[in-house]
Amino acid sequence: MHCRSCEMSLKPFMSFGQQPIANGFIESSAIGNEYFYELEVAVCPGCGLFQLVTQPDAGMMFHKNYAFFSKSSKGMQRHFSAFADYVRQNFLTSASPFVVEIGSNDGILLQNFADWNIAHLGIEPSQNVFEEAKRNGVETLCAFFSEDTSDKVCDQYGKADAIISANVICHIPDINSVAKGIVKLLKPEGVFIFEDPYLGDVVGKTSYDQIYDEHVFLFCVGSVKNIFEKFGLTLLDVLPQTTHGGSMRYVLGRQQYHEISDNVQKQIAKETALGLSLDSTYDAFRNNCEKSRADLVKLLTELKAKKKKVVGYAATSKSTTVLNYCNIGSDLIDFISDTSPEKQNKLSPGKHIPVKSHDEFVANYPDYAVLFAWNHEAEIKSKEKRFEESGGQWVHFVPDVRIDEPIQ
Ligand code: DWN
Ligand code: SAH
Repeated sequence: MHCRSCEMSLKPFMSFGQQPIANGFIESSAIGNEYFYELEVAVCPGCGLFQLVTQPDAGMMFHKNYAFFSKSSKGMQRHFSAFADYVRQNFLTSASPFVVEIGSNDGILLQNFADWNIAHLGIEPSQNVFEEAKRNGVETLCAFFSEDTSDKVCDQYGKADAIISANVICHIPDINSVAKGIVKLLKPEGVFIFEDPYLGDVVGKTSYDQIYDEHVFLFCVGSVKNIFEKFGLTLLDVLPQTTHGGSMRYVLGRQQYHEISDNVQKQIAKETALGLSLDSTYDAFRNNCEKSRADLVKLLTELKAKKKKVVGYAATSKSTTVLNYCNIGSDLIDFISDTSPEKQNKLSPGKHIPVKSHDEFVANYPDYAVLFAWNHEAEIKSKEKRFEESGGQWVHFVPDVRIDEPIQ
């Protein structure tokens, strides 16, 4: 096994065991035919890139029935309109700018540029979400981004002032092909701006649930700098984000056209202080994951012994890692409530917990709800006040396993 960026040989530091496709919600008739792979992780000793040892083929994860629609969170809609403003105000200075987004899903981010009549193109391989974007008037190409796709886009549409992406670059295993494609598609003074879950947050909060098939990488400032410098792209700025439990926005471009912000060196110093390139950090992370697993299973087992009704809240991709790593099934969690019709009335990947509509949660509030979408905690708590008023309590597992105090 070799690093996907610098080809140095890799040694996994931990395994989350056999895991199914994180967004592979199934009908009961498909039990027995699910695909499993071993979810092992490694950090490259050469360039510091945190990566999965094995990732299932892209076509098994991203297809015409992709279960995640970005518009499922109102908070993310607000975040993406702020992201679009940031790009427009700081980087779209030419007379008729062109913006390309990699992994535009249902058009949640590009919609803003469409509304401003700014030329744009999304590149999105999952056909169902691609079609939703088209229905919303967002110009989109149904394709996986790679150096080849970049060549085609350059020929058909020309070069971009800004290439943007959110929660996607960490999904694409051939990161060198991504970098080559970006270099070809950017105008000389163009910028590449992307954000992804941040390794420093995952390690700091033991949020191991960010590790699943789709997330082949967890980036940090050091690894992003190493990946893109090889292709002549300089890391110009880094901006921490609160989304998805802690993310980082990276701004890259050709050095002769831009200044480098002090933020880059400051964040690298923080990463050194956090020990992000030390083996001992990942030994501690593994121990923390094992403790989190033991604590969660103990808590849910105790609640069950007390005959409490426990459900899951939001059938997130992340929850697949938690449920399969902790071996939690419908013996401990009755069902998972989720707002996506694509997941409802199906079974959760691997552990086969029924996924039900949000109406079923509201119709008969449980005693406890495990907050699988902990990254949307503020949004969820503001709309679920009646659950708490009914005496219901939230179960958290990030950064530690705990139950919210009941409201008085
Ligand atoms: O990186 C990725 C991020 C951007 O989105 C993808 N690989 C897949 C996906 O990850 P996720 O599934 O962990 O995303 P979320 O946004 O944490 O969870 C989305 C799910 O949560 C949807 O199925 C809808 C559900 N949900 C809900 O039932 N009630 C979400 C909210 C906000 C709610 O109030
Ligand atoms: N940007 C959205 C979607 C993130 S989910 C958001 O932040 O909410 C990840 C998305 O990446 C999916 O829509 C998936 O289809 C897409 N994707 C996966 N591999 C890709 C690739 N090689 N090129 C472009 N998009 C890809």
